[in-house]
Amino acid sequence: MSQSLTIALSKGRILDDTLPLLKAAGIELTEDLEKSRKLIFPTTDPNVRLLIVRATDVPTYVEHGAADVGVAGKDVLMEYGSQGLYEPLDLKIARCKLMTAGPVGVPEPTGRLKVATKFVNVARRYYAEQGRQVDVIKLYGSMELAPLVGLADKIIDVVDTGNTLKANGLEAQELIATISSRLIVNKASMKMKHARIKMLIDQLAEAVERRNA
Ligand code: PRT
Ligand code: MG
Repeated sequence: MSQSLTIALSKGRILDDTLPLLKAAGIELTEDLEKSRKLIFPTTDPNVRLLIVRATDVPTYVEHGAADVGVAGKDVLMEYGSQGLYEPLDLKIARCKLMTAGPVGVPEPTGRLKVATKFVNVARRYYAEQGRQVDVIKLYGSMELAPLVGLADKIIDVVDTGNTLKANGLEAQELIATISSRLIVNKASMKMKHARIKMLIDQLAEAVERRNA
């Protein structure tokens, strides 16, 4: 019996790095997804389809069972809260660091800190652990702007090369977590489609190992 599988992914760096891994697991796209406006794609495996969703929406689709599995950055999972999901495999792709950053050469204010970020849960947890009083300001993008115009003292964002920070007169400061993308699995699917999902996990794990050997 062949069990159907729906995989949720975001376009961009996660898709680019996941496609070769899926290929190693016998799953390939049949059309150029970057050139399409469709959001559901068939694959060379008649029982497997891909859903294209926003990176931050991947855990939602998987937790609610609209997708059986997905690929999401650890940053997104830390913010979303992953207790409703299984996270069986580190795909070791789309690596970056979740960091605090602030203006170069400006000492930290001694009083209450204003921190702008899209990772509000991560920010609250991080500063609570340090016993630091902060006002967390939720933004949806272009975090680097906030300290430049007095909206915040610092930001929390993912950093890869650091070029975006540098271009805006900011520097990375404290490391909150090293980040890579994870395979996530719906809890009911893991039970109901165990054989198919176990096969996928094993094939992806092998591909990850080969890629990083
Ligand atoms: O773009 P969108 O708003 O739809 O959502 P998203 O930004 O969450 O998605 P996407 O596809 O950009 O990122 C998906 C995942 O890739 C993130 O959740 C991270 O786990 C991971 N990742 C790896 C990154 C980066 N590297 C990265 N550099 N995500 C974002 N960036 C940003 C960074 O914040 C900066 O603004 O890219 C910019 C360039 O980074 P620098 O440091 O190289 O200049
Ligand atoms: Mg982005």
